[in-house]
Amino acid sequence: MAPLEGTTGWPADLAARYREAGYWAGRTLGGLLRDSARRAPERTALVDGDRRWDYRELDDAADRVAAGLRAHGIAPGDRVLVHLPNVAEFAALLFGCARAGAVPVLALPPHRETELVHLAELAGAVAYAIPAEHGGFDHLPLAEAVTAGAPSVRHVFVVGGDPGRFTPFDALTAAEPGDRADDAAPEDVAVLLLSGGTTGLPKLIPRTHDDYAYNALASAEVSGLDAASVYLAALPAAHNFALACPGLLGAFAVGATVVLSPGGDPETAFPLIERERVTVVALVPPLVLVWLDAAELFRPDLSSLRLLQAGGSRLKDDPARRVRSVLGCALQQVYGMAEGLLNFTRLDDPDELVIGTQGRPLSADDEVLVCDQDGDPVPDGQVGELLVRGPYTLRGYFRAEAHDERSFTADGFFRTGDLVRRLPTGHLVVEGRSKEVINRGGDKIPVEEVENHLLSHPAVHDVALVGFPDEAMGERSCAFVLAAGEPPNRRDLVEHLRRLGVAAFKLPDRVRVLESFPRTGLGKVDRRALAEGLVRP
Ligand code: OOB
Repeated sequence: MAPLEGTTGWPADLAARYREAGYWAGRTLGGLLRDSARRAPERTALVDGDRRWDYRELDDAADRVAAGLRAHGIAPGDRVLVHLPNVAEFAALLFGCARAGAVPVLALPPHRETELVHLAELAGAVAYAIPAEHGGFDHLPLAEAVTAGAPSVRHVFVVGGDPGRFTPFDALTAAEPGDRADDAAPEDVAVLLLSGGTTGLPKLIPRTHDDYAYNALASAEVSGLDAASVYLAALPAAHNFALACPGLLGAFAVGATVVLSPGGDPETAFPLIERERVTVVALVPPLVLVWLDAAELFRPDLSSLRLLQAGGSRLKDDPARRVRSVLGCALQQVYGMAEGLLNFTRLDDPDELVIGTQGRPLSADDEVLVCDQDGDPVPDGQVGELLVRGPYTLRGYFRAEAHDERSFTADGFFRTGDLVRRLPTGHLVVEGRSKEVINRGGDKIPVEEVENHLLSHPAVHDVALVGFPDEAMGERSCAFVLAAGEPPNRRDLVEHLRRLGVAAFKLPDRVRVLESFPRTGLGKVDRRALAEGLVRP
């Protein structure tokens, strides 16, 4: 198949090197599942509530969904917007798309109309998958708004409940699997992930079968995942961390069992760990804190747990230290990004590295540079911006040429926007960020996007959204507002954002009305001064 229009691939010499070194093994995601199903068809692949699918069933569901997609006119290269929680159908659709050569666009559960319309339009999605209801939220009116806003969407597939005027997801799985073909080639784009790290609305990150299969398999190895493992998906499966680091894909690739949790809270997750004898779980730092406190209080049986992966935002030393004694398992810090590069502390690293660093690159061919503002490398131990190039790091966003100019160096290094310090061991410590994103406990708030939404409120003359430190979440957001007339309060602004259909994690935690902004010497809004004003009592 021709490369997906709007994507930039690796230059031929690097691609050849990645193939030769075995990173790109010529596998497709559909092929990984097929191999596991052939090896152990009766092993449990996934658990979703009362439903248990063995590998034969998951493999069969994937073939049926692929046939169903084809029957609905969805062709190789077509984009499918996926807005599903952690349910079995998510896995069936992911692999169904992979086998049909269709490209899932993985929206996150909190996303609402604004984000979904943007994603559907940017991707040119022809189909869209939703739950009828999730967490008390009725998705059908949202689907009406999304289909009205993004006319390219021809089909809406609804999981569970009453599909209304749309198509039940079961219409896909009811299809005869046909010849069980795999229409994807290893170099094709397998998924479009969402960037949490850019300004403006989310950008789309093309990940190929070759690169994402490597991402999942190498992550499985570095976290010690094997066929006897039981992986709890406590974070949204649509997020790279729970999907492929090693996540669902890594687990399915090695023949492990995936337990799908509807949420990451201890009330939901602890009983699943006990019942299913879970061995591995990935969490964001705010959840690590909640788990530690809940485990001390309720003393659940977590004896099966071998490894807790923590990532998405910076984990503080104190909770990191408590993991072993309170949860009885090892800790692995994971510092990654949907754009590619993953860093892991290793299972045999000494405690001081596991507790005090965010790990080192996954691949020997991850080329990382830590640079000053002029783009010159700084010595180990000094803070600089992390740049990276490698076998699973993107070379360009999907349909975003102007943005790519700024995000990549001339020789293809991706500017992560993260400020890091590298130790002589190669381990990285994340010290901050140069990009304008607020990391609210792993949820990434694109500052410019939210500011633009706030500017559309009639009482807002100008606004600066600023992160401030928070014990539990790492950071929260405060909107500093210059009023146009009667000053707005937080409720006015939150209601405005809700009406626009913005994900709840982007709502400002605080609102402050000012007469004017402090400015830097260059006349830009001095965000640091604003943030400092918030932490001072
Ligand atoms: C993960 O991916 P994204 O794409 O949602 O966000 C990436 C950004 C990074 O650039 C960095 O700013 C921050 O999230 N981040 C961390 C971190 N892990 C991610 N900051 C400090 N410490 C960490 N451990 O968040 C993600 C993707 C794959 C695996 C894990 C996390």
